[in-house]
Amino acid sequence: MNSIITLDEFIIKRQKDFPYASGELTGLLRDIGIAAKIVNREVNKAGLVNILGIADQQNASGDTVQKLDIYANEKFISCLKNSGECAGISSEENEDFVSFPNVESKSSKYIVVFDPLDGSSNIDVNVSVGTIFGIYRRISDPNGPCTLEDFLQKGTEQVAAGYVLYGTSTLLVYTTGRGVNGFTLDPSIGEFCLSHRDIQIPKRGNYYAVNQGYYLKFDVEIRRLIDHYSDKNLGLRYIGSMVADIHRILFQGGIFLYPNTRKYPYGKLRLSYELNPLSFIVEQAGGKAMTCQLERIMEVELKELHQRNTIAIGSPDMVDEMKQFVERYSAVAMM
Ligand code: AHM
Repeated sequence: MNSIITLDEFIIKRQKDFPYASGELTGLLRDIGIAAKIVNREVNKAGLVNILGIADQQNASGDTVQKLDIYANEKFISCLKNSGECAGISSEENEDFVSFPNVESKSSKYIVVFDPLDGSSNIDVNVSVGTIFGIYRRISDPNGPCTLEDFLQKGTEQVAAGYVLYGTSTLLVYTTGRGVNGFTLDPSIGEFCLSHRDIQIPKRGNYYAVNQGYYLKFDVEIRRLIDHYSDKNLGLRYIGSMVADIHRILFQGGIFLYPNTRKYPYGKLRLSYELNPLSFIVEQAGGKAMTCQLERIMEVELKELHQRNTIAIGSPDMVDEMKQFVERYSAVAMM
């Protein structure tokens, strides 16, 4: 029989690789695992109780908020607050960051950014949704509350990032900058167990993911790229849950695009909560992530908490190909 390695065991084992680690990051990752299990329980029984559907409010980015978004947001905040291993959080569902006032939290080295339930328009129809998180070392004085500058660090400063996919099975995938590993929740024992060791993204894939309904609203270089995929007989797979799309691409290869449109001139997705953590994971798996204006995602300057940016992310050769199309056709458009 293969021996099972749980998420907790794996995290503790990895801590030994960092000789001066204090255990704080280890504890933080474990707390995120606990919050994910609690949210997973509610996602799974969502159809049974009156928790599905749209709540009567909008989030900080102006999107309609689903009830389960609020639940997931509250659970993640309370798990992180009670852990004492996190000085504060910034969530896609909150207008501003939250600084935790209790003594242990205040002196913690880390802050966490997260999207508690990405792809929430899919909740009501039983399609996979996910949680995305990024962890940073705070740069403010550890003797006081955390500050805005802690949350406006570039993606390159992340010390860990991950996502949880609430799908046919529930998976937690994370990186601390030393490769990417995936854990599947075994409901019979209530533990995330190591199921995907050292994930490597294929150099190319046979699918692309983009909301092709916006085709006519994309810039010419992106339209030419999509035409090229069609010429090459690539398949289109778009779930509308970024975590689920990225998860497929990590294993099967491919590219995910969310370019600028007339409605979203800077792209729709949020740099802090979605793009930076997923880019860290994809780069650690050997992939690439850049804006459709060709800046590496993790080097984009974050000027405000809810900043949106465009993205092309996935297999390295396919992101390079996107770059070539942008260089070639945006130059033609300027002539
Ligand atoms: P959300 O945070 O409101 O759920 O929005 C994020 C989601 C992503 O998961 C997904 O890739 C994208 O929005 C889909 O947007 P669109 O419907 O414009 O294609």
